[in-house]
Parts: sequence; structure tokens; C-alpha cells
Amino acid sequence: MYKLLSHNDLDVVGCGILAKLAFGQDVKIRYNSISSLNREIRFFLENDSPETFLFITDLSPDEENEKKLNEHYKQYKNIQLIDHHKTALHLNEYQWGTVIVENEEGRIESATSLFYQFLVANELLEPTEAVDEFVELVRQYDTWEWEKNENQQAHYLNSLFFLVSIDEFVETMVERLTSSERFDFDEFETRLLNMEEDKIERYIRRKKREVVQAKVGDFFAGVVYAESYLSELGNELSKEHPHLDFIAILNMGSKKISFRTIHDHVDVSEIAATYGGGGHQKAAGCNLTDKTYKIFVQNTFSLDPMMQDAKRNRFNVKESSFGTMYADREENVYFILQKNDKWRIEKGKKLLDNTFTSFDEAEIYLKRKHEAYLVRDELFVEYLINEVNKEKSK
Ligand SMILES: [Mn+2]
Repeated sequence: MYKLLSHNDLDVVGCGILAKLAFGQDVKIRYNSISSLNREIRFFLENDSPETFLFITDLSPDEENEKKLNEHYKQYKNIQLIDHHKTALHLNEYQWGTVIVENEEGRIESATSLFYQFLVANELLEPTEAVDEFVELVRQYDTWEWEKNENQQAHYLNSLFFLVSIDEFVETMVERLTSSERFDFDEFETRLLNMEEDKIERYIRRKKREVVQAKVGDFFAGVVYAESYLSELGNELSKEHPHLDFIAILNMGSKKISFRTIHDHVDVSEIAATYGGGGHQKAAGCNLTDKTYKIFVQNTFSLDPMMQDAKRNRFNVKESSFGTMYADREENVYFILQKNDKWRIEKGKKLLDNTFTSFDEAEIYLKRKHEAYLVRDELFVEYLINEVNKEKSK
């Protein structure tokens, strides 16, 4: 008998599907949160027969269970932990721990891709083209590589996962992976997934109007409330507001905060860790506690949502050396313009002292300090006409 303990996202359920393919009826699978994982481990150590082989994927035990698992392993040799979280790297010191964030060729791993390699290497699962493809889709979604590769299939797979129950998803995938030579979606799923993509887009468009900008410690964060499509939302908001270090997504119902960033200079797993959470460099989370409630909810509640940059401008565009016009909530007007190789900011005709080496640097300053936004062409043209008229009437 095998037992697999894991939490529940596509990467984890991908492990569950591989376990089903490898062991069939001979495996019990439990999807856990971190706290229930430690309960499950205690239960396993106290009640399961030593014949049972335990897999833990994508999660790590607390310190107490780490020691107990090691004692158990010394006696029975029946434990394997597989993870790709940086925060679990210390478990590599145990014979039963395999934690790899990035392999030797620089490929970023997921729990599913690591578990697959383990099963194949130990001849517990026969690799096939269909399973290869499935595992790669899970890995690309989990690492967000799908976006760079424009691998829509990977995004579809995650959307399908959220459209049906875990059991139904596992059953459908196991059936498909055992019966088809290639991995693909059927016609009905494709139609459904197209509709789902549209729905996600509309949801994100709505959420973009609700983000507030907040200073959190040394960082600038975008704070938003949401309970669906967190990764998609975090990614879109990060791209929309590159002057923000990270996005904090608050789910009041589950009392959880998710952190996302697209930047390399920020490690959200470290930020989450300061609040008792964890995760990856670009995606992490923690619980909503009294402390985090105060920082992210109470302190930001009275703030107005950020204004969005105009999208379809032809004249007032970024990096124009003649000047790009911005405004803030108090209707102050700013121009970012180039003067002798340097980028400068003009606030209501007055040139500020600061100099910047790039347009982006100037814009980050302006957005962080004044929450200024790129104004629409209409306003820009109107402003210029007014200026010309003022000159004439002098
Ligand atoms: Mn994972």
C-alpha cells in the first residue's frame, strides 16, 4: 500500500494522477493544507502499517514531524518526500528528502515533474508520450513558463482543473492518460475553456479598478480583494503596475493572503515568511492574522483605488522625448521629459531637482510618490491647446 499526502493545486493533483497511474487501487491520496499535513503525518506514524510506503509531495512537515519521520525512516525505509519549494531545501539532508527548485540544466521544477522523474527512475511507472505532455503542461503552468512560451494548453489544463471537482478531474485525466497516445482536450472541453478564458479576462478587468497602492515596510504593494484566479490576477496586476514590488491578494473568506510578483529583485517567499507563511520567489502566501489584518486590511481600507494609465493613446505615449503627461488625484499635472541625456519631471511647469537615467526610473518615482497616471490623449491635447492660447494672450 502507498499513501500520498499533498495539498490542492494543479501541481499537487498532478502528483495524485501520477500516483493513480503508477499504483492504481493500491494508493490512498489525501490533499492537505500545511496544518492538516502535520496531523496526517502523526496519524500515519501512529496507525499505518510499516508496509505502507509514504509519499509527501509539494509540502513539508514541521520540525517535530521532520524528526519523527526520520526515526520512522531509519527503521522501515518507507518514506519519500518530493518538493520544489526553496523553503524546504534543508530536507535534502535526509535520505528520504528530494527537494529540487531548478535542475542542472536550469529547468525550474514542479512537484509533478519531480515525482514523475522519481517514479520512472524507480520503474514504478512506464513513461509515455501522453504522460510526458501532461506533466510538462503542469510544470509550465506551475512555474508560469507557459506565459512566456504562449502555451495556452497549460493554462487550459489549470482552468479545467478549477471547473470540475478534484475527483472528476483525476478520474478524467487517468482515463485519458491510459487510453490516448497524445494528451489533448476534447471538443466540449475546448468550447467550455474558451468561455472560461473570457470570464477570467472580465474578472481581471473588474479587479483592476479596485487595487490600492500601499507602502508596506520598504516595499510598495498593490492590494486587492479576490478569491478566484489568483495567479492570473497577480500576474496581470504586476504587469499593469510595474512600479509596485508585489501584489497582495486578500481572501477574507479563507483568511489567506497571496503574494505575487513579476520582479527578480523581490522574493515574496521571504515577505510571506516574515508573516509566518512561505512559498516561491514569485508566488507565496500567508494567513490573515491580527498582524497581517492590520497591515493589509485596516491600514489600506480608506485608500482610493489606483488610477489606470490610458491604454489607447496615440499622442501622449511613454518615452516621448517631448514629454509625457501624467496627473494625480489632486489634478496636479506632471510631465516626464528628456533634457540633456537625463530624464526629468516637471510638476505644474516647475522642473523638479531629481534626475533619472531612464524614462522608467522617472515613471516609477512619479507613480510611487504621487500615484500619478498617464492621462488620455483628449486631456493631453486640451492641455496643450490651453497653453498655446495662454501664450498668445500674453
Ligand atoms: Mn507546487
